Amino acid sequence: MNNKPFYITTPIYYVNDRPHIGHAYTSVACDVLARFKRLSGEEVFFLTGTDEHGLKVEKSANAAGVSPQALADANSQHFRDLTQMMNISNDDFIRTTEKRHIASAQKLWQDMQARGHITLGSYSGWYSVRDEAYYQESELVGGKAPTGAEVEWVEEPSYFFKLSAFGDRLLEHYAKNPQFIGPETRKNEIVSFVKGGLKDLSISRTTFSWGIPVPGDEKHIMYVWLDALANYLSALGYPDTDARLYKTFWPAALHMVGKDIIRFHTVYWPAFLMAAELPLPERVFAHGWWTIEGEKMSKSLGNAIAPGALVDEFGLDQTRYFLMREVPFGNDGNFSRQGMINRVNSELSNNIGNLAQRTLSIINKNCGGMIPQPNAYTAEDEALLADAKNLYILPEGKGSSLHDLMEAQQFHLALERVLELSSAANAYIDVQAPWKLKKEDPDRMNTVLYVLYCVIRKISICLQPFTPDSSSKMLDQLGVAENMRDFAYVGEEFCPRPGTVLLPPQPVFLRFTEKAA
Ligand code: ME8
Repeated sequence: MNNKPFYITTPIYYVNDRPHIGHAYTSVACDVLARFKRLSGEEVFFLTGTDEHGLKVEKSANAAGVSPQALADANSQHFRDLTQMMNISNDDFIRTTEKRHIASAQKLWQDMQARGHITLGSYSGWYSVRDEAYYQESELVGGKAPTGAEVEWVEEPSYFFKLSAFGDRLLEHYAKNPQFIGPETRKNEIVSFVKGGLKDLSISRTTFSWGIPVPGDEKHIMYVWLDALANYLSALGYPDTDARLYKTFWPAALHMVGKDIIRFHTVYWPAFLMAAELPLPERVFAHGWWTIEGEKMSKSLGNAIAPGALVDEFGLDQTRYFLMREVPFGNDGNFSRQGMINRVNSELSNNIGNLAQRTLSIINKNCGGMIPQPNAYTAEDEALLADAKNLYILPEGKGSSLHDLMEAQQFHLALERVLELSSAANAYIDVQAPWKLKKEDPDRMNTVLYVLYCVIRKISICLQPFTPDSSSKMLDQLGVAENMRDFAYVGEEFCPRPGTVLLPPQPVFLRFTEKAA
């Protein structure tokens, strides 16, 4: 097993808003990977948190008639609650108003400044509060930001980061490290953006005060994106580069972000790190954007879906599964209630749930509730067992294994592989009809049920990162010891012995039915 430490991060979310399924999506994707890596025997550090400074938060607080700190405290808690609600296994939760972060962001600034990459000047140009981003006149579309956000004219003294000096080094980095930006289409966008020429970046503001003071010039506060990006270092103990976490986990293995903030993570962030002479993260992956029943999610439309509403109605693991399964990871997607019902019923309930329930109830009824003793395998048995064997790691050159798909953040395809195996097992059970064999050929019945047992154990182990609670219930029912559930034990040779007594079966993935109005 690979023991390389794996540091994975979500974006830190702005506290001007309540969590919705967009935020839950990124956090669940990171959680699935963090769990997958832990099960693979890797040391993992998984960070999430909240981004609490900046004009957007200050304005929201003013509008609500509370202090920015009070707004941040209340809304940061909602994001912390989201991690609990979605069963996110983060190791830390960082807030940018914490002392440890302020010290880290200021040190990053000083590191960049000491090396001559920051100069004082004055900024005049367009700024979008919603995006917390500067725009060139030439980027505006009909007087608005390219994202559709309102822009305002800003004129003030400002420190600048000499981003223009980093274009060639960034392009060289992208070329030498083809995995640095995923998916490929996003990489092409970023490469052409950088090739178009980079302008120096305004990195301080003087006309409002909700931010981290610039070291040595407290009239200025830091640009919220420089402040926010530093969070990835702060949580590891930076500026103490001898801190255990920093030494173990920096540079990050993966910053997972939405496509809206890829430029900040693949242009500004690596340039800041180059300027401070710190190592660069290995990869940034930008996933796509969810719409709701075909519409953009927005405050004004009031159509944002609260993750809690989905969890209450459909179940936690069902929601996690749906988010990872519905949309090819990296593409935009649409949430529809019908889509959710279809995934829950046809895949979790009818396919995987039904396979487990059918098999385990026959074992319970016909085999005294014990794992049956197999006899000689037929070609059909061998074929299904070979499919199961190949699920996690495939022989060289035979398509993509679950392991490879997870490494490439292709979660929807990883789940498709699991479903394919489950469908094959359902087809096998239909043909073998073990319920008929008790009288006709009990030895054969035992073999069929044993083969199915092995396949269900494999499926349950592989689903753990996606549906942790349900998988754990399945593994309990299968009599799999808690210390034998990671990928080191995925092989058939680690199946519990025939004769092991099983708990009475209970359905795990129930069918969703609409409540009568
Ligand atoms: O950008 N579909 O915070 P933010 C998919 N504070 N993902 C979505 C989404 C949607 N409709 N809406 C939001 C910020 N997201 C900064 C980040 S990091 C140093 C600072 C997810 O609260 C997606 O991951 O606006 C997106 O990138 C993130 O939430 C934006 O969260």
